[in-house]
Amino acid sequence: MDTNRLSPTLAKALNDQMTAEAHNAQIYLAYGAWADDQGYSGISNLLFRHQNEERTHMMKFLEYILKRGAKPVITEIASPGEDPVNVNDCFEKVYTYEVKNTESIYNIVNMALAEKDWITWNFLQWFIKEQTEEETLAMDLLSKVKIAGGANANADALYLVNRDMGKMQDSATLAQEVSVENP
Ligand code: OFO
Repeated sequence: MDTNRLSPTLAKALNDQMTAEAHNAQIYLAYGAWADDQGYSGISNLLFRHQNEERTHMMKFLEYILKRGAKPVITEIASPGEDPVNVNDCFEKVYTYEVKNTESIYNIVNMALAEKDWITWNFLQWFIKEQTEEETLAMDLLSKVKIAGGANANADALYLVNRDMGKMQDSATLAQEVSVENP
């Protein structure tokens, strides 16, 4: 008896997203290693912490595929690509990757909607909220670098950016969570 509750199309899209999350973890890992090598241990610490979050995202997709009766296919993970050329480039790339990831999740939501697979649609809502946080965090990090001078930031400004990022949480507060008392 076939207990697989995912269509082949959705199973493939979810599987590809699982691999994409592993790829995202590799990117944070690679950029963290680059940052530490450049002497930015605070930035590196933040990026290393965040790569764990990406691995958690990967596990959520893996578990979901299994729980719907399909079999995840574990493949090789693409290279994270070239190192950033500077701190500004690093966070522009992080922001771009997060936006791309949101678009990728939107695409699967659209597929679930088209198939009327409401269980998958419901599962993906967690990721919609998560991507709101991910984009907000990436935008906040990029703003810090831009305020410090962007690609032209001097050593003093980067010293402060590095120090601040090392102490930052690796998740953002959403607009929905803000109140008058707690702006
Ligand atoms: Fe998996 O959220 Fe960032 O990419």
